Amino acid sequence: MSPTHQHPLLTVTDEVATALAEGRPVVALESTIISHGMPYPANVEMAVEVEGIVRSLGATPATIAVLDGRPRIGLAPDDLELLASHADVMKVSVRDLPYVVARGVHGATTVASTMRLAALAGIRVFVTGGLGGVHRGAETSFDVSADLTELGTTDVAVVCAGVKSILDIGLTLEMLETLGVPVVGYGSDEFPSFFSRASGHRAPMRVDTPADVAAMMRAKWGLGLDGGVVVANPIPVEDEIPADEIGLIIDRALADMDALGISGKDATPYLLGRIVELTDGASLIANIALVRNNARLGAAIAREFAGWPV
Ligand code: PSU
Ligand code: MN
Repeated sequence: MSPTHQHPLLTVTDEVATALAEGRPVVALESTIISHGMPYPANVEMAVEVEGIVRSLGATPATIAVLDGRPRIGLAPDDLELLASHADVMKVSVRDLPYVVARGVHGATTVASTMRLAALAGIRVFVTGGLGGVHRGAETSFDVSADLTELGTTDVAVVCAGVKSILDIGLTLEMLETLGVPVVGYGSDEFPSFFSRASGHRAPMRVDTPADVAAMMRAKWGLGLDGGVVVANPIPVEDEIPADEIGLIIDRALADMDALGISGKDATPYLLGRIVELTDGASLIANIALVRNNARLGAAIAREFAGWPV
């Protein structure tokens, strides 16, 4: 796809547009993790560092957000700083995109909306930290992240470290199966739980090389099977927080959330912030380590996949 064929509502940087036009590897990155997933200034340092990792491994990073109502594919350092430090950046899932675009305001995109915008721009590989999913208690709250339904329809492979046990991991995996989304453990038989390599749940499939992930992507989309692929990449052993240790913290954060009556789109940002407080920042260090690890894998997958017609 040449830059002149870019979607009229998107603003794509020259760097990203040229890479896409030349069939070179591009990796999408989300912005809710910056604005609502980590405290300042660790968030902007992480965002800059991750772009650097992707570049150093021969791929072009494309951090995605909505600025002044314009969906942006690829951001400048000043944009990352704004997203990291301004209090008035909305958390934007797919349902919020029309509002922020029409109103001309800033929005940080979640996994779901980043996938959608990446796909519109022709990007097929996306790196993040953790997916949203089925929240614990969803049988009464109906709180199921739009990340899952987006994975059911949009052709982007998402590299993540699994899902946190703030969610119901078993129900999240069931729903991904229903939606037809392949979930692969990368180099692991077990599905990881973000801070920990273990979750108590088997990964539905296992893949051991970036080339094999790229082959699955070609097979899926070549067969007309629309939708995403989840590449669940366990946090490195040296960075993990044992599941029993983080489990107690997560239970406490969930109880605090219920006591405060927080729900809906505020649930995930509250829990992430509370876990950082309750671990004295240890969870933040682990979070950054797993994003780095995902960036390395995502760049390698993008290199293997590059050149496939989008
Ligand atoms: N999980 C994390 N860190 C995050 C998120 C989830 O460990 O930053 C963010 C992602 O942007 C994800 C979103 O797409 O939260 C899910 O929010 P919700 O549950 O409201 O759909
Ligand atoms: Mn939700």
